[in-house]
Amino acid sequence: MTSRFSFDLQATDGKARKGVISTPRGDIRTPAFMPVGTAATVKAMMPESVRATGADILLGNTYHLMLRPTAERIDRLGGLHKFMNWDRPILTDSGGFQVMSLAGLRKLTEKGVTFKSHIDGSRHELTPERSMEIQRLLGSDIVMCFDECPALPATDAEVSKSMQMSMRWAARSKDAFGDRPGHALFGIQQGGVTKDLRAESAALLRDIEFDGYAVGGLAVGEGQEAMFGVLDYAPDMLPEHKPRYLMGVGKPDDIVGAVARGIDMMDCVLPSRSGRTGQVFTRHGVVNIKNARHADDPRPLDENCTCPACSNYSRAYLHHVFRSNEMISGMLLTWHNLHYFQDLMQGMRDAIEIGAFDKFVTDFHEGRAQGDI
Ligand code: PRF
Ligand code: ZN
Repeated sequence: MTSRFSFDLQATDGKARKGVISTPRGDIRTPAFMPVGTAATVKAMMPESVRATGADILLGNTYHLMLRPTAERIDRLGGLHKFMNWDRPILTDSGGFQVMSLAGLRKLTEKGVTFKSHIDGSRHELTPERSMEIQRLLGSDIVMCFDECPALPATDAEVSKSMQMSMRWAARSKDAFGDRPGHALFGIQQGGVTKDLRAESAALLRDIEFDGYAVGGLAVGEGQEAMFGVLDYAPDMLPEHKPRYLMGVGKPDDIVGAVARGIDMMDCVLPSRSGRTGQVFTRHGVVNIKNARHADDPRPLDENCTCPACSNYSRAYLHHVFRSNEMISGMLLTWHNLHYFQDLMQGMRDAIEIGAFDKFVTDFHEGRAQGDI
């Protein structure tokens, strides 16, 4: 029997790659941007609207869902896809990263991590085995290994120690995941901004063998230049014919730079979170809708955008509903931002296909330099 999970690399242009990940729940066109649906919802969006922006896959979070409403409850209710009314692929993060950034009072050992819930202070434990169990109960299509992402800056010795443990956890994750046709398990490379550690991590993960490989431990405060420095070599250390996922990235120019360096998948809260704080992404750069200069502006946010916010509403209206704290503000701006991110991905896929990725990157940076938006 075939695994029903596969990656077809269709075209390359320099290091940029275009492909398709096939899963029983549908295809994922790469380079792919995954909107974040942390708590079984992409905030302010109906699932059919998320789909209408062009998303093929969502990201969900082990950490949040294990605390509320719990993985066992979601399982009893038929799994995460049914629960949230999204029948396409879902990738779930494994929890460790969120424990470190959100939970209170954490204790890290070889076995795993114990922590206090940020919701009610209750005590919980996550281990590679429990993370695999939770992601199975959720019905996740792409399961992430349980790892630790060290905060940067850290010494090489600290990053190495943490990476070694993450690699032992990766082996335990693979054992606990078992054989689940149609479901994929991705390893997560760590190693900070140190090339030798990245190479060691990649070699250990390749030995274990995963369905895809993530580059973890970046976008944690090191800055774009240092991140691109790592991305200049890290993707090349991973198998060519498996998807490569850069976790938690990023801004539009981070995304374009990551694809240029061989990344196939990304996720970030930026388009959805910014939609709720009035930050709007356009081909000419960022617009802040709360700015008073929009109050009388009859023009759309972006005259070239086909999303509902741009097709049917003026900047003046979007400014008004934002200032008035109306719920439609978050809905329309999130829709626009997600549409913009998916448009960006489609533009890159098209450009890679015809060997025009360099021109795409040049045009992208020129568009953003135009000012007066
Ligand atoms: N590991 C996991 N999730 C993550 C990260 C990581 O390193 C990052 C780093 N940017 C974001 N999300 N499991
Ligand atoms: Zn729009």
